[in-house]
Order: sequence, then structure tokens, then C-alpha cells
Amino acid sequence: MTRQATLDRPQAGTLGQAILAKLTYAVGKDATSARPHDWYAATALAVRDRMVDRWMETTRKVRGSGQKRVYYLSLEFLIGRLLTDTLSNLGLMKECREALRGLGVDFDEIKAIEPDAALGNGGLGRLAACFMESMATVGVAAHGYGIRYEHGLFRQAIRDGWQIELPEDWLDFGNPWEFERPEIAYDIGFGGRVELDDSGEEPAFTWKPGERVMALAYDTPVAGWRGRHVNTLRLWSARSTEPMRLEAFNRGDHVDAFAQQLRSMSISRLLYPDDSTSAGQELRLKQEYFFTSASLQDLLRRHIDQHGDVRTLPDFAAIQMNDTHPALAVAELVRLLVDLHGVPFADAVTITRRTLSYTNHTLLPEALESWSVPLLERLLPRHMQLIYAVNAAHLAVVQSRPDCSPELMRSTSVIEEEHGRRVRMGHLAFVGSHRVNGVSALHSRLMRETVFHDLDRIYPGRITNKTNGVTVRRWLMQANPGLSSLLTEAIGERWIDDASALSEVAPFAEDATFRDRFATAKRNNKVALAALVTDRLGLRLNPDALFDVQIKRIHEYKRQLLNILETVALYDAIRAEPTRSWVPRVKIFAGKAAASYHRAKLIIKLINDVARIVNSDPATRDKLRVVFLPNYNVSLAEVIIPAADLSEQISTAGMEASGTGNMKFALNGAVTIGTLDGANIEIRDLVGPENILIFGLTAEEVATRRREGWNPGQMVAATPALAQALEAVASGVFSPDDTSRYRGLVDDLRHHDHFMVTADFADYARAQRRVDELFRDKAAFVRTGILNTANVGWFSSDRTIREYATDIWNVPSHQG
Ligand code: 26Q
Repeated sequence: MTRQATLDRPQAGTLGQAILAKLTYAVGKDATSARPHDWYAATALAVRDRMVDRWMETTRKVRGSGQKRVYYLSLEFLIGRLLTDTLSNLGLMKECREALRGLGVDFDEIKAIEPDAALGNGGLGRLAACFMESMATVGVAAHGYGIRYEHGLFRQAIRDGWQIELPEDWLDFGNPWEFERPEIAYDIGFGGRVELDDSGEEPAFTWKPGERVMALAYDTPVAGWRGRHVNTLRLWSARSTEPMRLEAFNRGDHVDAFAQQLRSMSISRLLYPDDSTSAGQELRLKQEYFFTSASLQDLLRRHIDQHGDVRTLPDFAAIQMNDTHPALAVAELVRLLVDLHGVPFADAVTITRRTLSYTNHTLLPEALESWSVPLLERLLPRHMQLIYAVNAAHLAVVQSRPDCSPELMRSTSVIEEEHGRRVRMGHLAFVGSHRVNGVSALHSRLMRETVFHDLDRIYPGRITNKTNGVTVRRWLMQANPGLSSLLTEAIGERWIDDASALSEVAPFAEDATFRDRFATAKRNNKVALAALVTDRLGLRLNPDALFDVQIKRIHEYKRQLLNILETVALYDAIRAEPTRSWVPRVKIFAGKAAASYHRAKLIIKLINDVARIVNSDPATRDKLRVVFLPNYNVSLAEVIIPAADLSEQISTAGMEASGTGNMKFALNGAVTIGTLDGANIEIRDLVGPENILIFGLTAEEVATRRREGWNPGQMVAATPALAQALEAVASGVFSPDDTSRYRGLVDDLRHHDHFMVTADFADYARAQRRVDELFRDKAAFVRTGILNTANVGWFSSDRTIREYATDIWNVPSHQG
């Protein structure tokens, strides 16, 4: 091979040669001085090279065919690590492992060095990451757009049982997966004023922003299964448009000289650590506009380059808004069309609506975004005008209806007039979209019945359901190699890109040999998790105990409290009857609390307080252990989920939009204990009521009680085990150092209990005893696990993406 050919196609040599070349020429080390991180960087760079040709090929193909593209706008992408994901999708896993071994390097050590890309809080951000992988797998021509936060979600440490937040510096050692694109930069304006020029035929408005920030692109290639199709995740970083002020610098005023730089860069500095509360801070609004505007400018430029005419945008672009965080896209797209491209307002609104669609992820009132009109007027004066205009056009539709009433106008208006004037971002996204989707069947129904009830009447058929899914490549194939090879041995490897094929595993539930091997795979995963727990917490676990897991953000509606109170009741029961044959249990918790959410942080402290007392009590030593694993993230989930016997999905019915952890556990053969909430309902429908433990009030029953009033005190009085557990917590049994620590928390449960912990406690405890009985019958428990894996292939995000492609985006997708 000629030297030139080798340079053009670095993958022509072996992966081992490529890694060594990267180590030398990109990292600047030789094999004798390289540290593990250097090897990681060299490996990632060599693997990235293998993606580039296919990436360019995808880009050329998509452009050449002139096909419609999908743009996924999301303020969060919770990606985790990329090395294993990429290697596995490119089919290079084995080769890489062996190449490194040949170089005297242990692959498992190297892969653990990669920091998680934690550019998201939880479910919504992880969904965006699963969707990116699935869009590449099913061949949807897609770009993800988001922000390249310098600091992703904070690192959680536990000191003395309390959560403390530490900064997360995932970029400190560079990011080998991204390509900086200094030539791709857009001006983003803020503030200033709007000028009117009515000298022409039509009045023309010009926005003169008072401040400008530059958005710089960083691209990460995302390969689908078998690497056939490689899409782009484009993340924006904020820079100053102003040069450093030399005269201030020369004066010695160095802070002042760089003040503008610092101010601009702060926009992409950090991810807001709240999920499900909308804090309403100005910098957050700036982030939302910054990435929305940059993304729209970028995709409009691409469209015009390729197709010439902005008016054909809906034929060649589908833009998905991941929640309302990018909902300013409605106003921004209208603005770009009207003010910059001279499209008449009414046409601009039509183009916008045909292009945009919106996914709602929550109905919790405190999470529904709204921005005050004065803030929007100050920061985005032209957008505020256009929001009024869009709203006026929408209200004209309402007014033309025979059933129009002031109440209907009020409830469907984009502007809320009650608590000071505010823009309801959900309403704005709704009126600016041709499709609005919920993320589970129940959630979509509740959208129609509650928050969007009246808008649904005015725009019937706009709301549609798209039940969430997860990528089986990351969450089964990579996270659980033991189970994966067993499945492949049984049914072949078609399930990897056609997860519905997992149903072929169902008959094996009756095969004792298969059951043994399934149980062995699970046990190996439990041994691995136990080792991690010993390593991090110095606690030894019995891998034959039932591993009972609740891992997710800490939130009152997710009801970690219900779980820990039942744990306390179990602890009491074991101590009361120590000689009974108890099913040994390990209660595993993990999750972060928003830094300002005091009640959630107190719940973490309670779990840790209970853990300390329980784990040091010889009376329950081999029967009950309580574990809180710090710093829950994607990588930790990849270890915990395959090791779970029981999956806790116990939110107050009607409050968890979908859940996606629930799907990952079931896929890995865990049994679910859960309420009839979110996608749990669809899991039950698929696995059958005999293979899931459902308990508690339904969403309707919760709503009725809320409406009609109920008495938590009565529930407590009627449930002695609960009364006793509450008394223990309230009196300081678990907090001898501060006996009043949980007084307020318990009082709240006894008197208000908004999340109906006391109402569901008895039924939950009963369901837990049914779990014990099931677990005692080893064959029955394993059979249930197998049937879970076999029946939940439908929750593959490939299926979800195909539904979006057909019903919302109108783009083709292919099988596998
Ligand atoms: C909004 C404004 C200001 C600051 C923060 C926020 C904010 C940020 C994140 C509000 C909400 C979120 C995240 C919501 C979320 O993760 N929702 C989850 O979405 C999953 C995917 O659809 C569902 O499975 C979960 O049920 C839902 O809780």
C-alpha cells in the first residue's frame, strides 16, 4: 500500500497499529511512558477514525438523495460513555480487546477511565441519547442539537449521610469523540430593541439586539448498529463576539478586559441540575434561546444551501422539540422566516407548524415552564411580539368556534394572565406544532384530559402517543454480556436490531437447563455488583439474597419514602420474629437530588441513617442490608440493572409520565413491583399480570381522593406496621444524633401526604410479601424473569423511533 493510501484510510492497518500511532502522534507519548488515560485517549481516537468514513458516506448519501432530515432539539443528552457503545456498534469489540492485550493494556481498565458525558438530569436526557442511537440504527437521517456544557450534572458525594454536590469536569482531559468546528458559528442576540420600517409595502421589523453571543459547533458522530449509518450530535458552545479589551488589559485591569468573554461563556457553562421543577432563571432562558436559535440558523442554512427556498422547509425538515426547553423555536423560526427571509407572517406560521412537533414529558404543575412577559420583553423583544401575534392567530381560531367562551379563551391562551403575565411554554409549543406527543399511553390520555384538554378540542388529532423505549444495544447487549450470549445462543442475534424477536425466548422459560443458565447469568451480575459495593462502601453482600433496587432521581412523587418506610417495617418485623425463615434482601438505592430540593436531600439522609442502623445490627445481619450507592449515573446503572431481581417503580399513579428505567430492568429479567403508572401499565399488558406485582391506587383513584379529600391519619391508624415505622423514624431511632431530624417529614405524612405514601403502604407491603413467596420458589422466579425479558422487546427505542418517523416526521426508516 502506498503511503498516501495509508494516510487517507488509517483503518487500512490493524486497530493495534492505529492505537499506537494515535498514542505517538496525537497524544504524544510512547508505549513505555503512557499512562492508562493516554491509552484511553489513543484508543478512542483510533476508534473514532473508524467512524469517519462511514460518517462522511452517510452525509453524502443523505445530501445526494435530498431526503427529509430530522432535527432533535434537546437541552439534555445523557450519554454516558461512548467507547464500548461505539466499538460494539462497529463490531470492533473483540479486535480492540485483543489489540490492547497485545500492547500489554487491559481493556476493562481503559474503558473505566472514560468519564460519563452527563449532559442531562435523568429520563428526558437519557431518552434523547437512546433516540440518537436508534435513529442511526434504523437509518433516520438525523441531527441532535444541544449545548456542550462545560460542567454536566454535578457529582454526588455522601458525607455523613448527606448529599453534597461537587463540580463535574468531564472535559478536563479533553474529549476525544468531538470535532470542533470553528468555521460553524452563529450570532445569537439578546436584549436591545425592535425598529419599525414602514416605508415599504409591508411594515418591516428589525431587531437590534443590545448584546451578542457566538455559538460555536462541536460535532460528535453517533454510529448505529453495525455502523451502517452515522448521524451527528451537534452541541453548541458559547463564545464572546467581542475581542478582549486591550486598553483595559494594558491598564492592568485584567478582570475588566475579559469581563465580556466570561459573561458570554457562562451561557454554556453548566447544566441546570433540576429535573421537574422550573426555576425560571434568566440564564436558563438564555440557554434555551441560545441553542434553539443556533440550531435553527444552522438547519435553515443547510436547507437553503441544498434546496434554495425556505418555503419548502416542511418537506425537507422535521424538528422535534424535547419538552418545552426549545419551545422558543416557534417564535424564532417565524422570526427568521418573516424578518430575514421576507415570508408573510401567516405563511411563516404555517411553515413553522408543519415543521415543528413537541414531546411533553411531565404534567407536574411545578415542572411546566412559563416565563414572565417582562423578562421575555427585555431579553427577546421581537420574540415577544411574535408570540403575541401567534397567540392572536390562535385565539382567532378559538373565537370562530360556536362553543367559544371567555373560559375557553383563558384556558387555551399562550399567555397566562392570573399570576402576573406569563408565557406558557407548553401552550406555545402546542399551537406551534403539528403533532404533540406524550410518552406512554396513560400519560398521553392524561394530557388530553388535563393540561391540554381544551387545546385538544380545538386541534383534535394533534395529540398522539409515542411510548418511550430504550436502546437494547446499550442496555442489554453491552450492559449484560452474559445474558446476551445466552439469548443469542437460544434464538440467534436477530434480537439485537429487532427486539420483538426476543419473544422467541418465551418457550425457554419451561426449559430447566435454560433457566439454570439464566439464573447463573443473573448471579454473576450480582457478584459483580456486590464487588462494586464492597469496593465503594466496604459492605459485603450475599449474592443469593434478593436484590431489590430503586435507582432514579430522588423525588417525592417517585416515593423512595414508601420504599424506605417499608424497609423499616421489615426491619421491625425481622427483629420481632428473628427465627422465622425470612427471604434475605438487599435494598439498593441510588439517585441524585436537585441541590435546592431540601426534602429530597432529607430522604437521602434518611436512607443512609436507616442503612447505618440496619447494617450494624447483628440481629438482621444475614436477612436485611440497606445500600445507598453514591453518584448514580449511566455507567453505574449499567452495572446495577443487570444485577437486579426486583425493580421498584412505585410512583404515585398519574405522576410518572413513562419511566424508562422500568423498561431496562424488565429487559434484563428483573421482576417489577409497581403502581399502575406511566409505562408500567404497558409492561403489565405485555408480560401478563402474573409476571408483575402491581399494587396501589390507580390514577383515577388518586384524582378522586385529591378532589374529595382524604385522611392520611386514618390510613396510618389502620396500618399498625406503618404507624410503628413512622413512630420509629419520628422519634429518632435512626437519628440518635438529632432526634428531631425527621419530625417534620413524618408530620407531613401524617397530615398531608400529597404523594399518598400512607394510602398505598399496606398494599405495597402485601405485594412485597408476594415477592418473597415468588423468590422462594426459584424455578418460578427465574421463569418470571425470563418471561419479562421475552415480552418487553416492544420497548426498544427502535420501535419508538419508527413510530415517530411514520406518524410525526414523515420520513422513511428501515428494519435494522
Ligand atoms: C425546566 C426549567 C428550568 C429548569 C429545569 C427544567 C427541567 C429540566 C428537566 C424540567 C424537567 C426536566 C426533566 C424531565 C424528565 O426527565 N422527565 C422524564 O422524562 C422521561 C422520558 O420521557 C420519562 O420517562 C419520565 O417519566 C419523566 O419524569
